[in-house]
Amino acid sequence: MTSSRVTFIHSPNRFYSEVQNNGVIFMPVWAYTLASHIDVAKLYKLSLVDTRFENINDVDYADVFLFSGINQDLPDILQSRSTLAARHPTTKFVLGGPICWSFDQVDDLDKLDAFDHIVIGDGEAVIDQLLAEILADSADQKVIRNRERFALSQSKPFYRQMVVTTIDRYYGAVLEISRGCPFLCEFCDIRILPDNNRPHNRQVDLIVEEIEYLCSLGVRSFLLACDNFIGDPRWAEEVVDAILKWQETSDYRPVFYTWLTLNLYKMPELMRKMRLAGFDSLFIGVESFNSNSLLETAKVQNTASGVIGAVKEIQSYGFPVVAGLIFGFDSDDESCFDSTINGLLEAGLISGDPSLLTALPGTPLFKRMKLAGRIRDSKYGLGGFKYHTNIKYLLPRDFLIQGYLKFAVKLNSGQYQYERFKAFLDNKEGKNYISLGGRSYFSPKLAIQVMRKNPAALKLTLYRLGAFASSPKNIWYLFKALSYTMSKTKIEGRFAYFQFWFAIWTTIIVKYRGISAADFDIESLKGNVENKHIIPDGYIDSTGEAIPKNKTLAQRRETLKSLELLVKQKIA
Ligand code: B12
Ligand code: SF4
Repeated sequence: MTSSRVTFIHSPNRFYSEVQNNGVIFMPVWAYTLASHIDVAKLYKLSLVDTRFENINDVDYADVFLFSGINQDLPDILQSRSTLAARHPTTKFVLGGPICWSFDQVDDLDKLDAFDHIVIGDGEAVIDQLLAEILADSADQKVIRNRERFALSQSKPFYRQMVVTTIDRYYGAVLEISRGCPFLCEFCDIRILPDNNRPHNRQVDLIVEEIEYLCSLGVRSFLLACDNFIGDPRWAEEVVDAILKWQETSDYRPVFYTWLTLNLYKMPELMRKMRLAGFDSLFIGVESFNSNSLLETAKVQNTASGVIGAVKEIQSYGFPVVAGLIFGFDSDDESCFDSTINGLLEAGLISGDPSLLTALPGTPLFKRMKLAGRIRDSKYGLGGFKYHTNIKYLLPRDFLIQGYLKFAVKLNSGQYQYERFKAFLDNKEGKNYISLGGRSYFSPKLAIQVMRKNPAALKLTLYRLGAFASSPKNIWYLFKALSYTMSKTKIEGRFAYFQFWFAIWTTIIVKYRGISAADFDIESLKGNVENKHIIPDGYIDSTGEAIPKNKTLAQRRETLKSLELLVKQKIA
């Protein structure tokens, strides 16, 4: 009996992988995950092709090619599909992942029409049967909508065979630990996935087993993928406790990076344990230093705390916070770029890179913009590309572009970088600080290993260093920062921060090098701003999400409170 060949094709957008993503190449979690839910006993031969390493023209025949992606990957996905289809005309093509969900939200599935089957939603419970039907030639549904969130408490380990043969080409590992978030930010599409406005947690024991297994393959850096690690703080504590317990009997000392909210500042014991367990840096959606903008987007957890104080408290334990920042909220005023420059400095944030507000399909923001007639067509406007957005802003286009460009110059300047680093280090001298020794999520050793296997990463690093060194001032501030680091003898592990800071700074230099007004595909509202452009009729009733109406209404009320204030200022 011959086995059927099923090949996973990971074909992400190249620009993002090679430039925007710090040159770091992460593993395709979806493939390892879905592979473990395919009944291999049926004698499938599963393989993985990642077009960042392998040439699509060399891919062997498969009975089924499985694709995945996010919105910005569309051109690359279509290109890879058509190359394969030309060579293997009888093969079936299936596409899943966030791109399908997002495009479905805006009735754009026809853009994915080239695929034989499109899967919307979680794939674990669908994949095995779909493959069986395709191979039996009885799969007649083109679009498969799975509205049920997979019970993550039933998750399986990664498909080992695929991991073993491919893991060493990626930077560390990405391990999914939970899905969902109980908050209600207006711009966020996490909340609108079916049953996703609450945490779905993976089995704690399995998380630790996977960490142990991946460590045994040489992994030392983990992205613990989730939407909000402290969406369920009790479970978060269980995970951290289990890692600590495992470390009592294990010699491995990996580092972890994860996503969570500013609310962490209220959890001193959890922060202490997270440091002891090896949590190195954290992504937090800071979004804005303007409290009206935060209220507008219903990011209430950030307004309650006062962003700067909360960030400082979290960083005082040792975590560098990677801040998500957004420009272009309706409530942003002319001071938005300056207040971000000042806020980053005051909070001692050394990492964090802003984007312009984008209305992701299906979000309340998208609905408000649509009702207000402020959605625009932009090639890459469905998210992902920083300077290509799909909404018409209230602040003038030229102001936003010039403000952003000036912001980028300031962000890159040696003196500003140095001052932020100094503020960051100064905040580590208190009683909260817990060192990870020399461990850091950014590991030069690991980066060198990755570069040895990937010439593109080496090229990018050389380019990065060249771009940095082209300004003598940068070198001056680099040595100043090094000397400051050396003087901070009380901070154990201080050189790891220095390396992290330098890595982030050079990344920013590459990201913004040569950026000009021509790179922006953005638009602003023309003519007089009217009430209907900010609070359109029907917004309050445009709930329609699969979460309790009282929750969505609570978000609408927060947003409206802030927008009404804005209307008074702008229009009255
Ligand atoms: C980890 C992560 C990252 C990491 C690493 C990503 C990686 N591995 O390459 C980093 C930090 C680098 C990152 C960066 C970005 N990310 Co990100 N990231 C995530 C996160 C938190 C987890 C992704 C993950 O691995 N999930 C676990 C896997 C198993 O889930 P999955 O891929 O969705 O697959 C499931 C289903 O979709 C389905 N499925 C998927 N593929 C297929 C295929 C078939 C055939 C079938 C049947 C089913 C199926 O089945 C799977 C199991 O249920 C998600 C949010 C989330 N909770 O998912 C955001 C998310 C994927 N990121 C997102 C974005 C926008 C970005 C950035 C563009 C952000 C930015 N502005 O810079 C960049 C671009 C990265 C790039 N491509 O270069 C968006 C994508 C939105 C969209 N619709 O396009 C998401 C969904 C977050 C969000 N809601 O905004 N990200
Ligand atoms: S806290 Fe983060 S994940 Fe949760 S709804 Fe807000 S933006 Fe989305």
